[in-house]
Amino acid sequence: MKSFLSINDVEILSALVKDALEIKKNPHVYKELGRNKSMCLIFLNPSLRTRLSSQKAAFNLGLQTAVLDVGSQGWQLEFADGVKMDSDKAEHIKEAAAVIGSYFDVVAIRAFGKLENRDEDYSEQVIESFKKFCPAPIINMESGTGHPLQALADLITIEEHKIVGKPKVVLTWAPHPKALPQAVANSFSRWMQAADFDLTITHPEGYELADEAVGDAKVEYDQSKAFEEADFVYAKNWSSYTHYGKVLSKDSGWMVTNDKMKLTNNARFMHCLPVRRNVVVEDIVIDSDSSLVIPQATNRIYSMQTVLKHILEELK
Ligand code: SN0
Repeated sequence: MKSFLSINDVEILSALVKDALEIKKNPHVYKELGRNKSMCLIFLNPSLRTRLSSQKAAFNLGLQTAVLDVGSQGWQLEFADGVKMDSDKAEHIKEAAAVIGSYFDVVAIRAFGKLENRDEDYSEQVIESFKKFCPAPIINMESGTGHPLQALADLITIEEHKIVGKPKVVLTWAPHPKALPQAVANSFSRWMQAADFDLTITHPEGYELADEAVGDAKVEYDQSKAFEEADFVYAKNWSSYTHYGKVLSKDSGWMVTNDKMKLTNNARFMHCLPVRRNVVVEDIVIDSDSSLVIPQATNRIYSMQTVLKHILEELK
């Protein structure tokens, strides 16, 4: 693997998941792979799981890490080409990416969409700029359009907990006080379909995801109907794609409740975290034995470690 920007960088998905499950059993066997190598984690947005699971994954591979919080520690970066840099942005991405890439063997980046301009977010300006100007392999830690490390962790979690070969997986929109990116939902949808699971997406009108993300998934506007026979219920809020970045509804009728979980086939509850309790999901659901949110978060270590292993193997 040269870089890990989206599912397009995965050669054989089933082999990647198998590898992750093996690594999880013996997390220290590849300790030599990262020897004398280093990775820089660049954050333009906050993080808890991504930062710590990435550092833990690197540790398991003998790889050193450095973290740069661009917001609080770095210069504000300019991404646009040909602009006169006479306002608040002190450094251009051309120099920043080239310099960071000359210091480190791997560079991982988190840059959420700003939810102001759809074309800008969906053109993946930050990731594309790094691809262009940074000589080191790049890992996406959530970008304008996707969060593939989360989707891989979700897939590992479902593989570990599924009872039938082709489970029914439901991605449900849930209310939230703020406008959130579509990235997690986009990647989850693409990865579940690539894994050949039976995916239904349910959301209020106006929350349709981009066509490339929906693919061949079923879209069901009636949440209760979508939950019928579900083996996994994945809750996530996202802001509108069509009315870009807008919060069109805060309808608490879309919260995942215990009553709704009763409509399913004893489904396991999933969420990428952080989650707003009693807004997105009722306490009783997330605190129940059906909840997989902690195993999902644990698997973030193994999704990053597997991706790093594949990248480091090509660096040798
Ligand atoms: C991010 C998102 O993309 O939805 C990261 C998820 C892994 N989530 C948030 O920004 C939640 C913020 C909040 O205020 O609840």
